[in-house]
Amino acid sequence: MSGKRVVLVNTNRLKPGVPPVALDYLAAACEDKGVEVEILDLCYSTDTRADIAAYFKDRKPDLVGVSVRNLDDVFHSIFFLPGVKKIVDEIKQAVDSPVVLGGSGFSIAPEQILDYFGVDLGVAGEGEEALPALAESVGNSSTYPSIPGLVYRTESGIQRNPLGAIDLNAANIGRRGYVDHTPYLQDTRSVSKTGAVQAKRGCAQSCIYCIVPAVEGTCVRLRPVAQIVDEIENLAKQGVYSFWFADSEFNCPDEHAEEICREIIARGLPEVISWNAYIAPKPFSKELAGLMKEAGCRAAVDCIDHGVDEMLERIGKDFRAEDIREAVIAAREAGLNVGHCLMLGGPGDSMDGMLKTLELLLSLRPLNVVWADPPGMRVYPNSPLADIVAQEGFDKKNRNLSGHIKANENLLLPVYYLSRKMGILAPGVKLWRRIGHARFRWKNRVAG
Ligand code: B12
Repeated sequence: MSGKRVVLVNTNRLKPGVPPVALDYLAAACEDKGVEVEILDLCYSTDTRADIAAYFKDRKPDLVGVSVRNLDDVFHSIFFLPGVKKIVDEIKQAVDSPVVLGGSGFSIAPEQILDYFGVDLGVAGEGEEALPALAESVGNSSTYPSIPGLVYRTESGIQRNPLGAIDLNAANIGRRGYVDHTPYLQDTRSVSKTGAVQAKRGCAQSCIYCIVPAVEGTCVRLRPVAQIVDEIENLAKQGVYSFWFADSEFNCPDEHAEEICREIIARGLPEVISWNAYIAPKPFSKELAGLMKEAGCRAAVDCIDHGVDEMLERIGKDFRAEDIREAVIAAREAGLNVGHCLMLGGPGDSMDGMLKTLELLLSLRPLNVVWADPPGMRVYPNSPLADIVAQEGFDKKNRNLSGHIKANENLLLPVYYLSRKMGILAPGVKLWRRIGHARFRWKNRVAG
């Protein structure tokens, strides 16, 4: 043991709740370095101030790691950072240990969020190497330049180190068991009973709207198949029989996905488990669709985005309408339940483009169509779409934009791009967001 102690805090209170898989991986990595870890999960807390004060009454860890998973809900323009800031302030009042922020939400805009929270330390990207290293050296800033992904203040401003990229072949992060899944399993909503298992990290694509390369890096790193399936078994031993593959695209690369399915089948797991995954239309063979079905895939969300080649190219996709066609047919023939997720309204899109996309989908007779997001793209800071918006002009005169445009140049509050050529859709989408937002606020007020 190094003698150092870290408390990891889950601040994600959005319902239905999702178990914080990141904290399980981080806890395993800390333990491997001899750093003692405890988890304070506030997802179901009914009084965070009281719970935090009670928790830290007899504890003074060397470091408190605060996870910021979501910036906003993407759909209804609901911004979560004020709620997380309240929790961070409650932690600061309860204990004087240094606080470090991390998580996918944090990694989208590390410098801006550090300032927003008035905190001195953060980790952009994965935290398995950074967190135990920081626990060892917190207060000794001479080591900071060598800690992967560390974001910290210096006299010359905020510094951000290059993202970490642990060797996933060597690291055994999937032991699980640090996060208590009991409250999630007791939740009546099926999303909450669903755990998560990450099969790979990184994305080499450059879709204009996406922030995954900023969170996971641009180099794809695969986890060993046996380790992934061991992890699925570890979860099942804790009563978690259903899970999401927490990969942006489970089938990229497809050989890895096929091997995982074969190993799940070989261990007889489909009798006890079921899972969901996001997939891309390419590479997606009939063989993979069949293997996924046999391996217990309950639902796959196919991120087809658009049905017109020109738009697919413009938003940075490496597949085309023909690939979508083949993927839908492969899934249908395998009897695999696939929802098709669209990303309409990006730069250059039009009502005609949307109708062609719907026409394509209808002609293919998919088993299921999910249109999770309304047309329009959330403009994330540091994304290629943010650069397009900067060129077009970030002001009320830009009729492709909606959301928080005034005094929000850093794009932390939700801003949406919806091509003005989508015509009468724009007011409808705005109204839909407003109603969703009001419903969310009402439900949360009622729930306290
Ligand atoms: C799988 C997934 C889901 C699944 C989750 C299933 C489950 N049981 O977990 C489902 C479909 C349910 C889902 C729902 C939602 N999701 Co989602 N999801 C993902 C996805 C693809 C993977 C998330 C994941 O678990 N990764 C694996 C873990 C290990 O990675 P991680 O959390 O990033 O943690 C690492 C680092 O961030 C860091 N880290 C994390 N915490 C901390 C803390 C400290 C102190 C430190 C130092 C480091 C650190 O180290 C970790 C380990 O390396 C991501 C996209 C992506 N690739 O990140 C989107 C993503 C996280 N989701 C997102 C969103 C918005 C949502 C929803 C709000 C959508 C909605 N409106 O319903 C909901 C929220 C649900 C909830 N209650 O929070 C956004 C969040 C960004 C944002 N806009 O704010 C993302 C990034 C997608 C995107 N491109 O916009 N999601």
